[in-house]
This record gives sequence, structure tokens and C-alpha cells, in this order.
Amino acid sequence: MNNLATRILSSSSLPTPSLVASLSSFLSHRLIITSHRQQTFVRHVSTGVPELTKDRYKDVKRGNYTKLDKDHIDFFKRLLGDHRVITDSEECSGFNVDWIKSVRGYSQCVLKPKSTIEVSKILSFCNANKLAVCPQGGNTGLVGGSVPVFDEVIITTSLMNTISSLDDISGIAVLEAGCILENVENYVNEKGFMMPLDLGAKGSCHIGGNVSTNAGGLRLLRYGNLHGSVLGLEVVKANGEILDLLSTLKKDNTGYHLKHLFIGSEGTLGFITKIAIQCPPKPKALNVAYLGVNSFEDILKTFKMAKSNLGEILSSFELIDEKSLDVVSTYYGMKSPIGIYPFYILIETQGSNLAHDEEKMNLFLEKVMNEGIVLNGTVTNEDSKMKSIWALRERITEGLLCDGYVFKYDLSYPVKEFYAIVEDLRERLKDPEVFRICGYGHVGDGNIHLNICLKEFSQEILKKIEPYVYEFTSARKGSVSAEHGVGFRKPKYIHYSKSEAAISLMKDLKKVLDPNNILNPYKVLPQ
Ligand code: FAD
Ligand code: 2HG
Ligand code: ZN
Repeated sequence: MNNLATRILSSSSLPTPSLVASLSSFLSHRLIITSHRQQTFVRHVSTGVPELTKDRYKDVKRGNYTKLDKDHIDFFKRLLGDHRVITDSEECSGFNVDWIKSVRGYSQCVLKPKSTIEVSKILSFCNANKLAVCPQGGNTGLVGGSVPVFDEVIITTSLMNTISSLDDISGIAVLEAGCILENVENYVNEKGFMMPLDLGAKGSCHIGGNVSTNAGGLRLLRYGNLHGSVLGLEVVKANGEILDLLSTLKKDNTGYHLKHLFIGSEGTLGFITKIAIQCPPKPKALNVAYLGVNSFEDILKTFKMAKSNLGEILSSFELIDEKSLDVVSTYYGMKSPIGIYPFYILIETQGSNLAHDEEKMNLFLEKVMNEGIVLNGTVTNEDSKMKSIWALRERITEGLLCDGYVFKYDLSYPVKEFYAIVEDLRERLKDPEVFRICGYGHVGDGNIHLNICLKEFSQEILKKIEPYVYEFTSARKGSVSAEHGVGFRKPKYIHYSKSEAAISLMKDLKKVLDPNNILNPYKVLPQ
């Protein structure tokens, strides 16, 4: 009996009638959900292009930068060769639009360096000539930080994708910034390790982009954020100087921990070229449970019990509300394996002993179901079924694009107030144009993703949402950007989460590291 679901059903000490009913319901549905092929991540779902950023956001003015001319292009071509300097408008267009199609720049030049030295020469030239640049990884960022606002030169890491080393004892990997997260995950898996972060964009995002945004993802609860797992970085400063902070040591208290300045700085303080990262051992045992509950109160009760009963093996605790699940059901035909509930919880455990983990999971499920907190559920350790359940959660972001235009908010709160913003906005925003307000996210990290969908972008609706959402968040001492960063969308709202003194120090640091303000201007800091 390899399947945990089967094991529970056949256990005599268990289960309550509702558990039997619910697990049977999973068994009868499982063919349906597993029959949906795992589709690979699609980069651009909708075909429309957004208005130019300069026209939609008229309050942002182009800085006093040099306009790109033929001499600049000739320099880049001498450095990189003709094929790694893209100037064709059609070819540049994909690099100018963000993943959710909310912003669009009009850069006429995309550079594809292959080495740190090339990045250094590019930046040194741009700095001397006052040409603004926009670093770009996989362009999956959700706050408009990865594309130019005006005509900034785009520097992509797409050709810097070598896995330099992996220490088979410590699990420390050294990677070039353009390595795609999923490729690295597959590589380290083969050697018995895993990456300490995982996100729905793994098939496209680059590790350099992940570090630059301090990406959180689906297992932060267990493995912590990148400030903990990144051991060292190689960074090119705005003036082209190469900063070797590429330590692979766990302990190194020699002076200030400079790497932390660049983790999460979204390309505004330096260009990350290499990363040393600690990979944990690949878990030997995995379990995924998918549960249906009636209220957010019951989510909190389940979370508390999951923490105390699953302890060290709990690796994810994710919430999906009914309207979020509806996205993947409507657009991808992916049904809930347990029927329809107001809320779903996805729990994952990762451990080293299957029997031990299953016992813990069984006891936990028995408790939450006996107490009537969880109404229905399914649990599995079969690879294809776990993937199908994860797909219900991971593909929401992509599916939301099929709704039309989506206003995205990535907020964190004390966990008790996690879902309040969704309920509040549903009351406040009773506008026929808005047909979906949904919430899902990382309960374990207090990080909710609020998404508001309408057919197309509307300034009027935007005014009803912002700054209201940020005021609401600030009043609860929450964060206006929990994991996606500030990018282009939020600089003027950063003060809702940071004091004036903190913003002023950030501006001072920016001046020291990038006195000409050429690195990703108009992003992160208010103008
Ligand atoms: P990009 O989007 O290309 O760039 C992001 C920012 O980093 C930009 O400001 C850019 O200028 C800068 N940058 C990129 N590379 C460098 C570099 N080498 N040096 C300096 N600056 C650089 N995010 C989460 O945190 N958690 C999630 O769970 C999550 N899930 C997602 C799911 C989907 C389906 C999608 C589309 C996005 C998701 N994201 C998530 C957001 C996004 O994937 C992350 O922010 C990711 O880390 C961005 O990586 P990227 O390579 O695409 O970077
Ligand atoms: C996730 O957790 C990502 O799936 C994306 O951070 C969130 O689409 C979003 O709003
Ligand atoms: Zn997230």
C-alpha cells in the first residue's frame, strides 16, 4: 500500500464517516484531475499589448539621459558582436512588455552579454555616457520592474546560464545569474539536493531575477528567504566595477554584509552576475493534502494544528479561495478533487522518513476532521497526483490573465488579518466592471495575493483601489509588497510600509552606488 489515501481508508482506527466520504470522493475524481497533462509554463497568455507606460502614467517624466545613437550601438556591436545586440523593433517588443501586460517601454536596444566582463564593459560605457539601463532576467516580475519605462537599454541575462559548481557535501551551488530556476532544480535534484525556493514561474524566471527580487515562493515557510540561503554574490556596480562577494562560506563576519544590499534591490543598486546558494538535501518523503473548509477562521485553526502536529516536516501551507479556484476550473478545466468549498488549503510535508511523515499526517488529518474544522480532504504521496494538486494552486496567476486585465496586490499582514482585505474590497468595490476579486497565497508567511479582474485597464477603477488598499494595509502594520518587490508600480506607495528616515537612507545608498542613477531608474524609490 504505497498510497497514503488508500492507507487511511483501510485503517481500522479511523476514520470519521466524513473522511471516508471525502477520500472516496478524491478517489473517484482523481482520474479526472490526473488526466490533465501538466502543461509547461506559458510566457505570454494574452495577445494584446498595453498602452505605452509613458502615456498611461503621465506623472512619470523621462530623466535627463542621453538618447541612444548609432555610435553607442556600434560600441555594443564591437563588444558583443552583431547577433547579441538586438535593435529590430519587432524583436525588442517582447523585452519591452511585462508578463502581466501592465506596462510597456519602447527600448530600441537589447544587449545579451555572456560574461561578467562584458556586463562590466557595458555598464562602464553606459555610466560614462549617461545611458539608462534596465536589467532583465526571465521577465516574470509582477510589479513592472523588469521592463523599461521609456527607452532604457535592456541588458538580459539570458545567455549567462552556466551552473558553475555544486559541492556534493555541502550542497552549495555557484550559478550564473541567467540560469533558469527549473533547470537548476532538475540539475541539483540529480545530485540529491533541491533549490531552497520554488515558484510558479520556475520554468522562465532566472536565479538572478529571483535574488534581485528576493523572491519568496511556495516553501519559504520551511526554507526561509534568500537572505538566508544566498551565501555570496558577484555584482557589477553602475560604474562597471566588479564586486566579488562570492563567498561560499556559511560563516563570514568580516565587516558589513554587503550581499544583503543587492538581494531584493530589483536591479537598482547593481547588476548581479553570479550567485552562491545553499541547496538543502532533496527530501526522501513528500505528502500533499488538499482540504476544504468553510471559513477563514477554520483556516487559522487548521494552520495552528498543522504547525503543532506536523512540526519540522511542514513545508507549505497555502490558501486558495473559491473564486481563485474558479480561475483554473474555468480556463483549464481543472476541478477541485473534493468538490466546491469556500476555501481550500494545500498542505505539503517534506521529510526523510515516509512512514514517520505519514503517521504524523494521518494523526493531524484525523484531528482536524474529527473536530469538524476540515470538511473534506484528500491526501497523496503519488508524484502525478501531488503535481496535479499543486497545479491547482500554481496556475492561478497564469489563468487570471484570461480574465482580461488584472490589478495585483501582494500584501502581508499579521496572520489573523490575512484575508480581511479581500472581504473588505468585495464590499467596497461593487462595480459591474469588476467581475472577480479573489485571494490566495502563503498563509504560512502571512502573505496574501489579492487580485482584482476586469475586462480591461480602467483608471476609474484603479482610483477606487489605490491608495485605499495601501492605507488599509498600513493601518494594520502590513507590508505593501510582501514578495514581488516595488518595481515601477509601487514607489509612490513605499512610504506606507517604510518610514521617511528609512527611505532617505535608501536614497543615500542609491547615490553612493549609482551616482548617475542609470540602473533601473523610475523603480523602487519615489522620484
Ligand atoms: P525579472 O522579472 O526579469 O526581473 C525582476 C526584477 O529584477 C527587475 O527589477 C529586474 O530589473 C531585476 N533583475 C533581474 N535580473 C537581474 C540581475 N541579474 N541583476 C540585477 N537586477 C536584476 N514571486 C514570488 O516572490 N513568489 C512567487 O511565488 C511567485 N510566483 C510567480 C508565479 C508566476 C506564474 C509568475 C508569472 C510570477 C511569479 N512571481 C513570484 C514573480 C516573479 O516570478 C519573481 O519576482 C521572480 O523572482 C522574477 O525573476 P525573473 O528572472 O523573471 O526577473
Ligand atoms: C504566487 O504565490 C505568486 O502564486 C503570484 O506570488 C501571485 O499572481 C499573484 O498575484
Ligand atoms: Zn506568492
